[in-house]
Amino acid sequence: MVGPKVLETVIGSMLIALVAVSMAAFSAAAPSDRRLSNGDIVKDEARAALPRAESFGGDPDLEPGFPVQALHLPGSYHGGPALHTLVGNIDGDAELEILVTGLAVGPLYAWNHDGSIVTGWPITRLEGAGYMVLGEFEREKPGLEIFSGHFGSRVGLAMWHGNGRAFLSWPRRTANYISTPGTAADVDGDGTDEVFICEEGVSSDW
Ligand SMILES: [Ca+2]
Ligand SMILES: [Ca+2]
Ligand SMILES: [Ca+2]
Repeated sequence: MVGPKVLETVIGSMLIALVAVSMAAFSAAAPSDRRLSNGDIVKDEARAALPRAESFGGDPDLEPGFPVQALHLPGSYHGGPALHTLVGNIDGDAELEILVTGLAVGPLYAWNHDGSIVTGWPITRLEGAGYMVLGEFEREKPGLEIFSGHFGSRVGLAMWHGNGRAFLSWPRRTANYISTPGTAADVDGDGTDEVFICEEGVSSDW
């Protein structure tokens, strides 16, 4: 038969072990690790070892705190062209238009808010799914203009007015195919946007 003193010692040992396990679990998460909502801890030594922006080659164009490391988790990817949809004002009236690429060889569509097709669309001049970007590429014309990079076409870069007509000097050839939408921003402050794209394996700006 186990006496009261022995039982007290056993319970005390169990409590000490439980506290030790809890402290070990708590200390397993380093500041650079990420704790998921289910309690799992994702360790990322690479993230902790990444240099801060101020020491990242002394690049003055990097904002403080960058570059940052994205979370590393197993995921998935898609291959081939994908649907891409944009909403914006391409004619300067009071309503927004809806722009969508067709798969897998185009064309580019634009619909008005009431479901009617925008005059001058669809655009069939370039083949391949078109990833469109809206930007202020011609300030004299009301509304935003459209840049499109096309998947599966070596003549795959074009710029369009809201009425579907191509800009002069476009389209242009690509070194490789376009698999993602680009972006537009006025990085030199002249009031007209520049467009940035990523060809598969190549970076470009126009
Ligand atoms: Ca409009
Ligand atoms: Ca414009
Ligand atoms: Ca500009």
